Amino acid sequence: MKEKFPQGFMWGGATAANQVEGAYDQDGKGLSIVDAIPGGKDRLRIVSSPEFDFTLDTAKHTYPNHKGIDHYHRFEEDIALFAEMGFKCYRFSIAWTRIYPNGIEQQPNEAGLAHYDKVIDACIAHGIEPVITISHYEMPLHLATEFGGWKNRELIGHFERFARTVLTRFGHKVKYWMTFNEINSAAHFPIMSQGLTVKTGALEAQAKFQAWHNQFVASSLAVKIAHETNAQIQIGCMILFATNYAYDCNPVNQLETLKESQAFNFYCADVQAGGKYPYYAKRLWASQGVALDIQPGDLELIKQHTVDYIGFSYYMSSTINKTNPDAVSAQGNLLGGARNPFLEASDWGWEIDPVGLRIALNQLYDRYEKPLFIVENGLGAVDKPDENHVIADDYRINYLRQHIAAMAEAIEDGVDLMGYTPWGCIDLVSMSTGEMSKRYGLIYVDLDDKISGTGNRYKKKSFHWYQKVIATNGEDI
Ligand code: BGP
Repeated sequence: MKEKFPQGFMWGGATAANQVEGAYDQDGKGLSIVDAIPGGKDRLRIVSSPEFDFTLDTAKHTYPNHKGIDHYHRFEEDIALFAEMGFKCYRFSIAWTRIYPNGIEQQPNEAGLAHYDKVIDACIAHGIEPVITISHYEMPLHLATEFGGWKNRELIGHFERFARTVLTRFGHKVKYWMTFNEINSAAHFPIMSQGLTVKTGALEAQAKFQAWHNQFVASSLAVKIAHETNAQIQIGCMILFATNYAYDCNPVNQLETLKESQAFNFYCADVQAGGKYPYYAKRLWASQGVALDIQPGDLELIKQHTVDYIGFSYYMSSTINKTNPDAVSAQGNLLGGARNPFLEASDWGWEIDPVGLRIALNQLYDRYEKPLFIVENGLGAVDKPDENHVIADDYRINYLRQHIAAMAEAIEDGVDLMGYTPWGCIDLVSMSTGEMSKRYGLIYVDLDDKISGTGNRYKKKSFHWYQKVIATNGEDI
């Protein structure tokens, strides 16, 4: 019988430095933007308010990312647990501020580099392939406050130096890389993604698109350096993909859906994978009054150094409605839209849609014909351990099972899928809430929203289930 998943399929899990490491001021690390973003249910609203300016005020706010789950000190134990689950790969990110504390130094911080050497070596010792995101929502705070974030072209050089440092240091032992996490997410959270600040009026479309342009150039430079360092390296883009549906068959809604998919799902990947601005870009810029500063050489770099694969996160779909005033809005769904009556939602309103993942895989492969890598997917939920620390997270197993089944269908459709790294394979600080109670892990971490608790790790029911999935290469889900 034909196997559902190819031999060598990269089963694993994903985290990001700012959400797991903690140790935010240790061993020479500088402050990153997320170190100055308070935790709490209103986190994304707070960072979008005109008052927000990255002032670190520990008397007034809590900053759960400062402690994270102490992965900085406990990575060996955590990676051993990943190995026990059978992980073939582990996606994590490098904190830019451990390497260049303010982003502008000419010499890297050796203690930071030494740390990631140890993390990488721990993975390799367990037969786990490291998959590294170079930048995941945590640019140096200094680059945001003093340079205005990615809208400033000077960031290209600072990022290039950072990328060159980590690629040349680790590129002989790490084959899989990604440049910017969810680069397109700036459409919804530009502060987290691009370090733009409201106070400087930088949330306008002009700033976002200019920031993206600068990031595209920077990403191309990283691809160039990666390939020059080691021809074996595969380096991808990473986009936040939400399959879009029209609310109904009204052509107006269909057209809106097409436009939304272009503007959100495809704009960045079209440039990073396709090597040029797509045909619809001019109209998109004009409609928002954007005039890009494109310097000589930029478009050549973008053309010459396209990514090797498409990494993407997939959590939900989004339903587009322009014509039905009575449609219920999908409040809480990260990307908004109309409530889809055919879908259930997580406790945070994220609409659960495994069929949408199969559609996403087909749309992306059809468009780019490059290997795809699902580098984030999962269910954020409140877990309640019993007195023996048993967590029966069948809801999470169901979510993952359905999405893995959709992946198998997409592979059958002909899609080239490299791997799957569910998000937050170990509980971590949530990006949108800055809290612990929204958990994704297969491993429970005993910490509350204030990061108090033992920090002990406990295997959830999903841990044992995923172990079996990997052991059978996805046959037994
Ligand atoms: C993605 C981010 C991650 C992560 C995840 C879950 O957008 O790349 O950093 O946190 O979403 O989001 P949340 O933690 O808000 O549930």
